[in-house]
Amino acid sequence: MAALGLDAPSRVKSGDEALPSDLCLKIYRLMVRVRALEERSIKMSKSGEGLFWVGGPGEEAFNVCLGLQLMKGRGPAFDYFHPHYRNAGVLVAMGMPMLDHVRQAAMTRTDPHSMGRNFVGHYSVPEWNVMPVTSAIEVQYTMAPGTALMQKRHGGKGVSVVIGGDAGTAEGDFASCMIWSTRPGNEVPVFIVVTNNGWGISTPACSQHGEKQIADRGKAFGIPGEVVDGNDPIAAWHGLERGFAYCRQTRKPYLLEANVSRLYGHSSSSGAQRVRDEQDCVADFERRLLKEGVLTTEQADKIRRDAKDEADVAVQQALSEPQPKPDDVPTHTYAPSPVDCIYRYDYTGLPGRRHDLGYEEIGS
Ligand SMILES: Cc1ncc(C[n+]2csc(CCOP(=O)(O)OP(=O)(O)O)c2C)c(N)n1
Ligand SMILES: [Mg+2]
Repeated sequence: MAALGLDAPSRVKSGDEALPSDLCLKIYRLMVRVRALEERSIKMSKSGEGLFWVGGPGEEAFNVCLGLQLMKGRGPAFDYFHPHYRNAGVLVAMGMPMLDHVRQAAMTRTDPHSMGRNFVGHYSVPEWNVMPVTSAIEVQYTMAPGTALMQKRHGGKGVSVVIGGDAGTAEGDFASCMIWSTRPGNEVPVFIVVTNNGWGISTPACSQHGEKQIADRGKAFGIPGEVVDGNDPIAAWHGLERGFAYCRQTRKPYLLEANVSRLYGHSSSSGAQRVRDEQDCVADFERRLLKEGVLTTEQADKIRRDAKDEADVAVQQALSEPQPKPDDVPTHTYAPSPVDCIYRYDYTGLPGRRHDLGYEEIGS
């Protein structure tokens, strides 16, 4: 890990806000690792090493800061995270090894998120309260008030963070989230985040949104919020810190909108070509840290090289691992319950499949 030079300033400023230089270096290194992971994953989708790519190049600054501030753990005392499909930066900052991301991209049976049966970036980590990503957009917004209600009843400081894109906020689920989070007397600690990249696949936001800021929609529900520059990790860090503090203390919702870039288009299905006319948070932050004397060119080169090597090694490892078998298709797709009278001994719910899968029987 790059160390701070003796002459380096102790803080890096952005407008009226600042962060300690060692934290900036930590954020920068994570951002570089996430970018390398995403770019290698795009290459996987183009070379046949993977099936598909969707992810968050252009969101590293915001997502890394979010991942570092989540209270990580299992159960209601910790934060719940209801992710979008562009959150590699959050998971890498939480400590997910690159290997677990590329296992999903390579669809291996060893993929801990989905056993190789879901798209890349569709994480699920029960030990960290990371809820499964669903490709149907916005459904996470109706789930978050549920975990938040449980957290409010449990007591403590845990909150439910939900994140999604700008176009998705047109879905009723977004309104449901605001309604369910603000029932008088039953408000719940949902940290509602929207990453606004100005696009919904190929539809520009300017052709869809009459309102000036998505965060303003919270006003009708009494939900405070703000818009931050998601390309600036210092601004993002402080916006996130204010949102977390509000939800943890008041046990009520907060709405944070982050303006971000989309540097490789929507997904591999739209070609995943690099766009040149959008701000690049990794390059910008690197320039700023070099200018401030927090980082040297040699250090930056090494951080970038190491990140690429790490991604390459992870891909080589994943490609040597087995793929799921046909019998794996229904595994863990149905949660057993003692009150379930329909599929009592058959957790898959599929005709002709009984105890032969080796599941534990219930209530017998
Ligand atoms: C319910 C539903 N409707 C439509 C789609 C198709 N779809 C996938 S991504 C997407 C655009 C989402 O845009 P946004 O919410 O801004 O997120 P972004 O991809 O820009 O991060 C759409 C319409 C879907 N997956 N789910
Ligand atoms: Mg969008």
